[in-house]
Amino acid sequence: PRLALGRQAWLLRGRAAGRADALLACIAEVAGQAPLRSLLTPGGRRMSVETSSCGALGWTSGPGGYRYQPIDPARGLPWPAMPGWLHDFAAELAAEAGFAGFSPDSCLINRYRPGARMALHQDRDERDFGQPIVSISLGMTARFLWGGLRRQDKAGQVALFHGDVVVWGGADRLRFHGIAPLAGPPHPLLGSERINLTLRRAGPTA
Ligand code: MD5
Ligand code: FE
Repeated sequence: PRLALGRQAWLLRGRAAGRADALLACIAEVAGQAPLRSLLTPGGRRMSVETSSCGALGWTSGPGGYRYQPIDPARGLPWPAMPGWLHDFAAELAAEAGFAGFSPDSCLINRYRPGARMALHQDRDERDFGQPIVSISLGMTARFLWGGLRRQDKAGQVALFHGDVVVWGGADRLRFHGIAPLAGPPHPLLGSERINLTLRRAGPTA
């Protein structure tokens, strides 16, 4: 089932559930090389979410601001490679939402434990806002906050379950969004964790 969150934003309910084992193995492999860590905001506050990346570019935050980097600053080494099947799966999901030709170069891994949250924000660290974003949720259910194009626009809420995929781009690409503090029962596969994979084209398109 495909649920419209906006004109060019789609929730593909449960679409990734059948790939959970492969996704979790990939997350374990990446985290074994580039450990999940809690980053500092540019303002010096510690984020409640723990983060790592795979692909040519990884999203980082610190005193220098938010940016995508080819080198993991914690290790001084490139991020682990993005598996080809994950790239192709994300492209397939984007195509199902109307965005043909998506070729992600970055996969951000966000781990939430109870209480962890993500404040309302826009994704604007990428080079080309014409490129869509694909998000995959695993584990505990989250309350996704879905706002408008202005910070003060009232945000709605939608539950994101294990296996859910959200794809958004075009007119909805710069919507404010966030995650309410994680709470609720543990998940059979992941226990008291939620992991979100966010696949993006961060660098220039070829
Ligand atoms: C997450 N991550 O679940 C969130 C939400 C991030 C981030 O926001 O920047 O790492 S997944 C992102 C998302 C899903 C559906 C719609 C929109 C964003 N959006 O409208 O912008 O860890
Ligand atoms: Fe975001």
